[in-house]
Amino acid sequence: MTSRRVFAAALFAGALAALVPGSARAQGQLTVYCSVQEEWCRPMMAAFERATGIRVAMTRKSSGETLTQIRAEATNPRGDVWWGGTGDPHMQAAEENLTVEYRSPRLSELHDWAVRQAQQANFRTVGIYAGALGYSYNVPELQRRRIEAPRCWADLTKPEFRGEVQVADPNTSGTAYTLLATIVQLMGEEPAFTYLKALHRNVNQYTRSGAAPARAAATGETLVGITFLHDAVTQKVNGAPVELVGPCEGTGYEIGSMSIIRGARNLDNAKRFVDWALSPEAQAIGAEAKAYQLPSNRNAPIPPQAPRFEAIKLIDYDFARWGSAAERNRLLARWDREVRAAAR
Ligand code: S7P
Repeated sequence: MTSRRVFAAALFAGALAALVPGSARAQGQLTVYCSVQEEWCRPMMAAFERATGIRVAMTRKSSGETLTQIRAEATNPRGDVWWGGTGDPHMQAAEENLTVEYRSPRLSELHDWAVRQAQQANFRTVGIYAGALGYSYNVPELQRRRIEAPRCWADLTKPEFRGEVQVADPNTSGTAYTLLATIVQLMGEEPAFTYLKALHRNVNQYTRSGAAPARAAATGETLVGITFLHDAVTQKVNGAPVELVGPCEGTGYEIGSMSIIRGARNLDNAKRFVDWALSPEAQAIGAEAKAYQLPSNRNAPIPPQAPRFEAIKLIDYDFARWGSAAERNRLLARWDREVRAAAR
């Protein structure tokens, strides 16, 4: 190419770049580990790409699995941001020094519960949504078997629910760990393990993913699925014949969280993602993807379908304690030993 042609080509490229809005130009990349449902992960990443021009590589895994992966990669981190999933493993990641402190300018826009989550982890994580734990049951199947509708945790251990309850494995699933920690806080540890062993007799399958039992209850593959209530709402909105239960004894809840991974290769982009993900616009994407958690930004719209905390009997969940490495590891090991390994 002659120097005049090179100059003309450069001029053309410059003019073209000037026409493309800054946000849409390539601005580097970001690797996100996503722990909500795939249906929400995908539009969220696409919206961030559109807003910033940053290209996102996303992988979806359950909360406990993501913590295990980040720990395994600690000497050679591959991810930049861990977005979504229950708060306890994010708290544990913070304690294990796997994530870094970041104080987003948007912190002042968040509900107290989201900021408290950040404070308790020395700002190595932050709350992005909240949701209560409960269960759903398949109405026609229940009626066909002439079983009385369950209302409490205690009902799920009755003989008529033998082989009819589904819940995830707390080692892989943040949802199922929330159940374990909830029952311990609600009943005290010894009665809680007695309860979990009785429940075990009625469990047909421990799934890897926390939301899977809501899908199984929706199709009638299981009579009852223990999940976050918002995951059961998604099924109901899709037309499934399910009823939701906020158990009569009281129940726990999650503060879904987000953290920047220590050693992130794209740290500036990770911070941009955090700031954007805390905005009302980004948090509105959840409901569009039929994810009905309560958003952490006070100005984000609350989906009308979201189970409201005022209507549910909630325990005062101690996130600092049950998200600590010592308690989480201890409870999981005890569950493996005494519940999972027990005969049915
Ligand atoms: O579906 C959304 C959601 O329930 O999934 C997250 C959950 O931790 C991921 O599933 P696992 O239980 O398999 O870890 C929750 O944070 C979120 O509300």
